[in-house]
Amino acid sequence: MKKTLIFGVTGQDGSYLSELLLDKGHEVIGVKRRSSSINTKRVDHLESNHKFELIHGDITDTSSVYSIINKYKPDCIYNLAAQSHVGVSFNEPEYTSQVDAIGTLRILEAIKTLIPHSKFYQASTSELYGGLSGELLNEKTVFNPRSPYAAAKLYSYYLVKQYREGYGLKTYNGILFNHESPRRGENFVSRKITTELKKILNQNSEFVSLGNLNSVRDWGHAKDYVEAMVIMLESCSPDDYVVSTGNCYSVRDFCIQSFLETGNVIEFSGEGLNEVATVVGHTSSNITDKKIKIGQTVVRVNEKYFRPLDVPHLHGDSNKFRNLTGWMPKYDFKSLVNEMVKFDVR
Ligand code: NAP
Ligand code: G4F
Repeated sequence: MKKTLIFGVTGQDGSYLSELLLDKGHEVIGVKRRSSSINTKRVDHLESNHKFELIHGDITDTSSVYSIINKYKPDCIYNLAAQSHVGVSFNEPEYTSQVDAIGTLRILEAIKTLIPHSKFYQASTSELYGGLSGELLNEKTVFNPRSPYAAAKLYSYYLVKQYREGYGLKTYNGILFNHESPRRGENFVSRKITTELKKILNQNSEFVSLGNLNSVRDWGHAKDYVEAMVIMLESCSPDDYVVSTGNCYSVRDFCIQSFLETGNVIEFSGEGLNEVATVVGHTSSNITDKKIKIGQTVVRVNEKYFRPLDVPHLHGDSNKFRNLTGWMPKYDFKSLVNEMVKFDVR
């Protein structure tokens, strides 16, 4: 039985990854941070599993990281812990670096000293690329980080490479493109749209306020992506691998598809800060019968959600990983949005 340690177990990916590894017979030790109120709702259903253990720890604390790794000596470590919100990183750059950059260093140093034969997965990100040209992005593309978050993740990316090449550690960078799910944090744009949609349908709110509607993302489902992480460590040699769907949609597209899933057809008009989306018709829905009145404005732009720099267009090329492993996502854009809307609206 393999012993796996997950930093960031209470997050979206940590919860799906724990489920998958427990199903595969692993013993899972999940590290949660101390918080003033309970923050384990994504993994509470796993607590009765005797192979699952939740322990306290924090990757901003060297002694905490070191003692956990020393005590459990796991076969595999997944570092999913991060201040993962790009927008927030502009307001909390130093904290973001402490977690997303130096946090990784703390883990790698402990692995080098204590368990050099274990495997290490680092949650790298498509944010490394900057996405200015709209080109297909793969392991050979030049990086251009455009936020404190991306800069911190780039530091981690290169450390992972250096500890692999310099010390022979079995370290992996999974360069994952955006992935969402009903467990996505409510302040990421996908989940913000689906949770606000519920309020609009229930007439508790009139519209959702968003920032940059033009951003294009290669959106996948978190379940498919944690499967890719596990396949990577099980069947690939230590290296850097892009994981993406290869299909791109804008924030605007995400809005249109979400409302459509509820039988409300919307259209965008206007430009810049004056752009809005309005309900223009109705169609059938297998999720809800609730209809929004024709002519209601349901999306508005609010500049408070703009970032000092944004990443306009992320389009991944995951052929290296797919050709090695045969991995294919099971969800497409429509089934991802359908599942999220169904979960939030019902
Ligand atoms: P998430 O839902 O925000 O989860 C982040 C996890 O990290 C949470 O469990 C959080 O704990 C924990 N954490 C934060 N600071 C910590 C610290 N100092 N010590 C220990 N744990 C800490 O993020 P996610 O979407 O699951 O993403 C997982 C990882 O993949 C992140 O590193 C993210 O940057 C990266 N990534 C995500 C995507 C994506 O589209 N989802 C794409 C590429 C890369 P709390 O629950 O206490 O906050
Ligand atoms: O949903 P987002 O906040 O995700 P973003 O910035 O792409 O970052 C996510 O994916 C990365 C992988 O590429 C991860 F590394 C990272 O940890 C995180 O999971 O924003 C997506 C786009 C951005 O361009 C943003 O400006 O949507 C735009 N947007 C427009 N209105 C908004 C909003 N983003 C948020 N969060 N909230 C809005 O109201």
